[in-house]
Amino acid sequence: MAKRIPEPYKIKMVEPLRMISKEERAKKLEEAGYNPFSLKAEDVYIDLLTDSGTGAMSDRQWAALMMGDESYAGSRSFYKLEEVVRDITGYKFVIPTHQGRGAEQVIFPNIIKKQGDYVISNMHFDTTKAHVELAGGRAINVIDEKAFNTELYDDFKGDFDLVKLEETINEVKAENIAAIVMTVTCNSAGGQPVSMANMKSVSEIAKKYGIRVFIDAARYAENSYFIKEREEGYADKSIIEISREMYGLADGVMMSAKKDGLVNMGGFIGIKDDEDLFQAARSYCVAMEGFPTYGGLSGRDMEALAIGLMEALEYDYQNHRIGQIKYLGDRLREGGVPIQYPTGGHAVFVDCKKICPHIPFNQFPAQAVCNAVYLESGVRAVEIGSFLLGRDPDTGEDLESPLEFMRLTIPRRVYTDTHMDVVADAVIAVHKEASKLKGLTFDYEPKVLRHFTAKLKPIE
Ligand code: P61
Repeated sequence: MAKRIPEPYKIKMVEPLRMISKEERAKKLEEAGYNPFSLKAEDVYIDLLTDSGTGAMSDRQWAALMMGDESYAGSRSFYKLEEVVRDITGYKFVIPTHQGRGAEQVIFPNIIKKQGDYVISNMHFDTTKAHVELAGGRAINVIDEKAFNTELYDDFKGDFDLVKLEETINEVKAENIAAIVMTVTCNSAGGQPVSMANMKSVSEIAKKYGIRVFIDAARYAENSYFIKEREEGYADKSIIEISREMYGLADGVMMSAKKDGLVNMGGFIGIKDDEDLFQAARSYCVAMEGFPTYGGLSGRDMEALAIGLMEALEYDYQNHRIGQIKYLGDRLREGGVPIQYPTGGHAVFVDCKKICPHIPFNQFPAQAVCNAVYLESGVRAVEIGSFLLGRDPDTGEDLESPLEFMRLTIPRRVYTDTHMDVVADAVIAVHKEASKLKGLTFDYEPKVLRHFTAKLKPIE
């Protein structure tokens, strides 16, 4: 039976939700071109589009906003943030950025030295891949195949395939590799964690070949919680101790603080000890993000982030957070809905290839399920599949994603387990009628990042 974990907080402020009628939802969805990204948020009842920047801050974070030092240079709030990031990572150099892709747009052009250099990851997130390519590089994923078998239980489905990693290094040659990026948790594979043992091996391989390692740390605290719960030898370590060990394996970090920083906007770069890279990134930051002691953030943002980073490392917080995702996943499994199993750290990923075998990949089965769930309940989910993946830039052909997911992404400290029940009931109802769902075709298709603004229509 799905189990509820009590919230380790009480509620001090509320934001009313609005539920429009089913007829209105049908009209809004049609107007949005059957693309939930184009819905107005006020027409959504429970918004599970993303966990990015959608969390609730604590009373301590709100209070800290009043302490922001808005000095252009040398802000006191920066030094507070720097101290916290140094404490968690052990890294010497810290640069704030406006969000995760801000860190990416500063780092990649400074480590990709020549056109066509490679970046290898377990699985690049889409903005990370975009910034690798914008800097002239090429992104390769070497995730372990176990990630693609959604029914198979494995503690660490985000792991690198170490054999494939070393084979790839030998094939493309170490001197043509700008970095290895460890994405924790692995968002695109279902918020699946990477084990410490796997990261240690990646780090050793990287050292052997003289390749730099970066951590894409958007959900690192969730990853560390999984290590504590599942990996031998870590049960008695705190989440921060595990995180420190992980950061010790890498040379730097790019962080979207909109996730495990528990803020609505923010990010940072951390560099262990490479002073040349730090100086280069700092100069670049001035042009792209802002002066290096604010990097696109207000002083008050940095105050709230310094506190949020520490709150995300609290055991009770993570135990409830991951427990809530598991609760939703277990309710869906009990209702017969196929999901990426076990559930990951920030979302439940519903396997829509299994739900809609009658809809081919280029008619976007997971998008059809997302639309049906919105119609049924006002819940907004997001497609992570072939619609998001787009076309091959060389041939113009639709690329086929190995997985067609509907992601039910859970904002931090925002929704209750009763909301999870509403979501589960809606998805179970849609699943029962899924054979009637229709595929989608384009009315309008933008050339890049099509999933944000495309207009679709059901194929009759
Ligand atoms: C998300 F529809 N993720 O999962 P930024 N690394 C990783 C991420 O998950 C990530 C970033 C870097 C989002 C937001 C999002 O097409 C989309 O702070 C592992 O968002 O710049 C972001 O961090 C980038 C949703 C991003 C999208 C792009 O929902």
